[in-house]
Amino acid sequence: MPENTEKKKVIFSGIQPTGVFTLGNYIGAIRNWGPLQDEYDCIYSIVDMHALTVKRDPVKFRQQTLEAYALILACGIDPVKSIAFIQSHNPSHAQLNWILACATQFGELSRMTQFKDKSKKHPDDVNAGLFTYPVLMAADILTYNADLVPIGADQKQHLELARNIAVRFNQRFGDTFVIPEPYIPSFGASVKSLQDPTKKMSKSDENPNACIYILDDKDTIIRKFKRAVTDSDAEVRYADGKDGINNLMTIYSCVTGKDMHEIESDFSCKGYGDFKLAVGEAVADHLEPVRTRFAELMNDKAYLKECYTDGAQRAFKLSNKIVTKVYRKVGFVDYR
Ligand code: ATP
Ligand code: LTN
Repeated sequence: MPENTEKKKVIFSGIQPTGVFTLGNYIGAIRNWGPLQDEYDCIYSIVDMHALTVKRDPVKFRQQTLEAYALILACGIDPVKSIAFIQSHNPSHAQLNWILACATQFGELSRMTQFKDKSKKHPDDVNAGLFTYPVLMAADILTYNADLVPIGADQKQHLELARNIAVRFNQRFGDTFVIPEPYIPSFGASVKSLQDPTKKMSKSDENPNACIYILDDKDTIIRKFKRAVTDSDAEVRYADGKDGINNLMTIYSCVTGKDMHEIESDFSCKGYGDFKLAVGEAVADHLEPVRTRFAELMNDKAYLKECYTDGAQRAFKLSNKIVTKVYRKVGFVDYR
């Protein structure tokens, strides 16, 4: 049989090392990364440079970055099949960032809702990095000519900007970048806070009861679900205006594979208390192997180092080709 020489599509995604990942990060993003590894050439990064847009304690930050790396492996990223690396280890991202910044308009960046939200949240530190963050995200993606970018719904606007930057660059300098497509799960793309189901669940929420961290133990997970804000109705039913219950049903469906009708009929004679307990147990059981694997990995720092060093070298090999091409296109003098 002739060998299939067709090139696989390239996938790139990143996550910030800003704390233990939440169930939102897991359901909306990382759990979808693993199953893509056979069909695509996958590149996954711990985007530590992005995390610097908010003030951090350097010692804690270094530890969180290592933990975030171990966590993506614990969630099923195979560092041989995929390229798994830490963003600051590959200089291509910063190099391309500058060129792309010069092809991005101030007005475009001013419209980014994440910038507006985060500058409100940290009014004492509205730094330039926070403003230009989406350009670095575009560089992350375009420096590998990624075809697809798995993300949660909140990142759609940033991806749209990356596409616009790529199109503009191609128009000015000739075909250079692939125009990336978002890859947003049809279900679970926006897991909500357990304390305010109109807001997304976020790692940096000050209220620890608002999110499930994927390393929380079973008792903690059950306790947080028991306290989850719902409505005054008592029927487990997916419907408009029942944001809290809709969120719990979505989570339950994602970890058990049951659809909404099955869930409604399973809990038709039961109240919210029983349902919350079932969600807590299902989530805790689902996350148990991640916790175990994470602990093993954190006990083997030499292995982790081997993986992220190899990942960065493989990533650089790919991205440097694109950076070299871009340098030539914009008219930098070739020195090699
Ligand atoms: P932070 O709170 O520090 O800004 P975050 O929790 O929003 O971080 P990121 O590192 O910015 O997480 O995002 C990593 C990935 O997780 C992105 O693809 C993002 O779209 C996805 N994601 C984040 N929160 C959710 C959520 N609540 N539901 C679904 N996907 C999410
Ligand atoms: N901006 C994203 C994280 C991120 C990312 C990326 C996601 C940085 N670079 C490239 C996909 C592709 C966030 O804040 N969630």
